[in-house]
Amino acid sequence: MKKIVTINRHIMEQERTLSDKPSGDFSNLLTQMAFCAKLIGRYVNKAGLVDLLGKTGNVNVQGERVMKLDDLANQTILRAFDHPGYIAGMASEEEEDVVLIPPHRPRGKYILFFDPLDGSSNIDVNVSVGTIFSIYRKITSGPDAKMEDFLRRGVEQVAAGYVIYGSSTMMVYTTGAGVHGFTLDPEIGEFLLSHENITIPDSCAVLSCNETNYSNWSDTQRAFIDHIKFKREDRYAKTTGRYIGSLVSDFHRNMLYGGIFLYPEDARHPRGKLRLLYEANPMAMLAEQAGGAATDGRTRTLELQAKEIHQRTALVVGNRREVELYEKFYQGRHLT
Ligand code: AHM
Ligand code: MG
Repeated sequence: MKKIVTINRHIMEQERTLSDKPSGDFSNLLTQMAFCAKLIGRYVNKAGLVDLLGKTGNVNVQGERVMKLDDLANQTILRAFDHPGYIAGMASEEEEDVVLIPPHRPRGKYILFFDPLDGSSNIDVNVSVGTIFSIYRKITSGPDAKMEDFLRRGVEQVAAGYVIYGSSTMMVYTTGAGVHGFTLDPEIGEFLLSHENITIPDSCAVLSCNETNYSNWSDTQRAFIDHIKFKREDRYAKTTGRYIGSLVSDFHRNMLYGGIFLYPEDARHPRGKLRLLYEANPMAMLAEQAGGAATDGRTRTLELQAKEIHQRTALVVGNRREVELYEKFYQGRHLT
């Protein structure tokens, strides 16, 4: 019989491989994220109903104010982490400034970044969305988190992952020892190990990008896309185009099938669209842990030094061969 592994057990076993004397905080932090995933997943599943009930003056039948789903997801994570003492501070896509744990609350040795509901423009049409998270160890001394604790390079991440609210809810995470996926069994309310040691097939089965940006790309970016579509050497290998417009869903599919996701800089997004600290870095860590790669065209994503918490970056992520090929095109090396 196949062994059943809950996410809590898996997280604890992973922490034991990282440290001889684990404090439990790291495990608790990830377990708390899995708990948030269940709560947010419940709201996402009811999204249409909440909207319906909230139409008159944004008050539902219980007299509660109806929040936008991304605010609700944001509040869920903020509230889940502001008191248990695992972190010293957090930064969210929905918060302009960093959120520090105040001195009257217990403070821990980790820093949490998250995008509470990525791709939320897809919510109204019932398309999959996700939560992305990234964890760093605090590096400054004393209990207060300082800006230096937030402005980091992705190589310093100690864990990263995402939750996808799709036909089922899945949480996928890495602590630097492979990438593991868990599917929520709604009947028992537990995430169970369903995808152990995910590796990205090193072939470009899927090309994912918003091709309406084609005219805004540079010649070299266009040349790369044309190459994938029309001029591949292994022209009998089948590449198909798929783009949801929800990073978590696009990344998840490409990680399982093999392929490349691109949101490079363009005339409208001169620095790229996606955010380095809570979108690109976690995906880059997952991609590398699964045997893939991530770049902005010049630099490995995980080497980029953050200078502000909402910094944007170009992101090209997926199977290693095509990411490296993109770098060659971008740097004008593909002809040499
Ligand atoms: P969001 O954080 O405001 O939801 O925006 C990020 C999303 C990503 O999920 C997705 O990859 C990208 O924006 C899609 O952008 P576009 O609509 O320009 O193709
Ligand atoms: Mg986002």
